Amino acid sequence: MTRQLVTSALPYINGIKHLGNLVGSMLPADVYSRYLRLRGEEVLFICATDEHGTPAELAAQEAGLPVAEFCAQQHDAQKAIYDGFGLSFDYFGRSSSPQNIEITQAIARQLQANGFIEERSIRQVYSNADRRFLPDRYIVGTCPYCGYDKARGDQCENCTRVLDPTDLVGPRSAISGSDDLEVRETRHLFLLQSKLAGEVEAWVDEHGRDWPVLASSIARKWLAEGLHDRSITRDLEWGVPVPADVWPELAAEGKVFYVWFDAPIEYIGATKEWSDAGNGDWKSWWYQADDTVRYTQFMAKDNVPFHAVMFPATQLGTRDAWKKVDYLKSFNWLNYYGGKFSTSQKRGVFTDAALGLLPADYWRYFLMANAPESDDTNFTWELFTSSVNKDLADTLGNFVNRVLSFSRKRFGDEVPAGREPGEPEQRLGALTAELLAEYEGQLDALQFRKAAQALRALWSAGNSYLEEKAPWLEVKADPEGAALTLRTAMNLIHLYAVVSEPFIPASSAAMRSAFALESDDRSWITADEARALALVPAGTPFTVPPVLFAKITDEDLAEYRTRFGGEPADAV
Ligand code: B3M
Ligand code: ZN
Repeated sequence: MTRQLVTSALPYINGIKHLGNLVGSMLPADVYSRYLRLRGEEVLFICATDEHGTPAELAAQEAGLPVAEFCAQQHDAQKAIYDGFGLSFDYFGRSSSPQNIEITQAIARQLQANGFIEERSIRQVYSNADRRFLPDRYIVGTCPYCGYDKARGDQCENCTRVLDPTDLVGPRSAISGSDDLEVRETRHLFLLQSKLAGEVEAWVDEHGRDWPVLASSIARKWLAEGLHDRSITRDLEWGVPVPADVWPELAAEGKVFYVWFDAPIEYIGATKEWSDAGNGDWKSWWYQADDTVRYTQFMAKDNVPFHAVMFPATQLGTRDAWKKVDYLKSFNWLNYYGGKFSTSQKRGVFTDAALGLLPADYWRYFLMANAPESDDTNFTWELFTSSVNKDLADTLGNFVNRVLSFSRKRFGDEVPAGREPGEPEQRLGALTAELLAEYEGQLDALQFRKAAQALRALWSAGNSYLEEKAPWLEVKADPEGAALTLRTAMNLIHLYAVVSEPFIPASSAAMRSAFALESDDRSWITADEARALALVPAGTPFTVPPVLFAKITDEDLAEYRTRFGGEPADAV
């Protein structure tokens, strides 16, 4: 049996995430983890908040809180939201945990011992007013090429030219606006990625072969541009301290590791947090893990270089048996009315607001059915409304409600027996098996949109069967036939409850609990299982659950548009 390690890119701590963040990493990772669990696999699903770095320090400063306190609060706030979305992490850790500090430092020591770290002096801009070194993007000024006066030290957003902070005319701090800047000499640790380039390339050749094109092409492009040595420390207050036993002087100067050095290591760190909380053995998943562990990562495309190239380089450089990613699933962008979701401009729908509006399953289903897999996709309130109303309310919810209420009205509170299945039931069984096989295949291939299509087709098959048999007419002339139809339809509801669970877990639980089944077996119903439509026997007591999905009305739609600003991007 395979043991499945699943990680989602770690949401950054500086604020509540939007729906685009959710669909690009945590949500598909959850759908996949839930699917694997239903298939009976041993799954470890890990995530955490990514807490270090300049943006965290600045967000804390803005909130008027010490950074440790700010991060603790934000961690809890994000965690509560992910619970609300039904994200079934086995552990949701923090990159500032003692475990991550310990493992990050240990990995740095190994890299040093193997000759892959070097100390170098660099010249960096220091802001006297802010009393800190400024990362390139926190220095602004006038672009020497196009004259744009808000160019950043790393790039001009207007003419897209890549800049060096010293290129800027009239440079000033983006934090305080002060122009009291000076260039200071400061020492940093560099990871000698150039020495590892050949190995990383060979590793990507071998392992990246099966990744989706999006991920493997980004990895190759990055490698083709050359793997350069990279500074892995920063002059910040908040971060994983450089260990004093190896670098006493840098430690005394208060250097910490760069956030992108310790963030991926937190996948391991969070597993140890899970372990230390009294769960399984973290090492069996990460360290000298045997061939039975399959490791799948989920992330948006901008994170691919760090996961496909840089983190493997770090792992390879330790010359130690760290588990490396087997399959890297990456996503394009979800746009909001054709433009970007933007945290800084508060454009789009944020996860806290979404949950305040409608139940998690509505979002989960819409987002996964429109996941930006092969291309960017678009969120609009119109699309969302029609998807919820048609697929969830009309196709699934209405089927469930109609079948159960009609059966109760005509045959009482137990699943009726009726006669033996006939030709329509055989046809339904064959179609169901076909669609289930399709659904399984797409989930195995991590093709979420296609999986959602197959799921929707399964729901539709029930509606077609019901229309064909029309039990509300059948019941008059042939009650036994109507009872068979309803029993079959109720078995479909049970099947839907099981197989829809990865996408809409709360609604699945509601469907499932309609039946008082003797066994609580929640295992997956496979396509080749002839019993798929016979798991709910005649005589099973049932109840009619409250309406599963309420329709979004025209008034709701208008209100959402006004409240969230549903305007094409270029009109904003
Ligand atoms: N925190 C994603 C981001 O903020 C970043 C992912 C880290 S995964 C190790 O864009
Ligand atoms: Zn410019």
